[in-house]
Amino acid sequence: MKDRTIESGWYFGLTIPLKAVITHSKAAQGYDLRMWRVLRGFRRPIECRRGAALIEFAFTMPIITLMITGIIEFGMILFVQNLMEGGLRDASRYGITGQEKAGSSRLEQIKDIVEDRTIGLVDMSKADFQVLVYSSFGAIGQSEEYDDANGNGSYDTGEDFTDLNGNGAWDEDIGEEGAGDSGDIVVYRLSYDWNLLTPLVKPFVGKDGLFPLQASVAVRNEPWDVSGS
Ligand SMILES: [Ca+2]
Ligand SMILES: [Ca+2]
Repeated sequence: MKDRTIESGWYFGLTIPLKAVITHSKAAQGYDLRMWRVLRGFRRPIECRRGAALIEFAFTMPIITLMITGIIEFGMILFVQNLMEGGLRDASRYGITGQEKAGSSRLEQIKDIVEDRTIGLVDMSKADFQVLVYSSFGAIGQSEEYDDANGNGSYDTGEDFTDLNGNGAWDEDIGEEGAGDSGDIVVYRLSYDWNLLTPLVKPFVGKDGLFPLQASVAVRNEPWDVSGS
């Protein structure tokens, strides 16, 4: 019988030019058998690795997806936060000059600047935007003084208080709404619950799919001639 010659194929991603001569002698047959076992042994790990890679991919894909969406979400949060801070900065720069263009009030114009700078990502109808006037920087965020009769550390209805702004009620913040007069201390505050974009991140960040964002800036109004002379 004639000897047969075969060429090996693809192993380890490479074509190995290996030639095996199958002879019909017993010694040669034994050699061929060993050779094929070795070659088959090379192929098996490759096939096993392919299957293992699929399983690894199936396990890691949700984690990778979560990471990518998380990066996008936090990128957007930082972006909107920066827009809010930039919007307040520009609004306060306008506010401290005391100018008021015809057609709308000074506060409305200040709010329009914030809305413009946040490029529609902050819904001003849902945002909490405050412009408050204080007598000094130290008074920012202070409440009206009260007599804590029941000693619980907070104001309760019926307890005496000093009605600084004369509105007949105790105020937790003594700031008065308005853009202020010449030389006044004015605080601009913007709070907005950012609606997270993807449901994947919502269970881990914020509350009920919302992430609270806040920005504020305190300025002193420029001295301007209030008499207009
Ligand atoms: Ca009390
Ligand atoms: Ca009050």
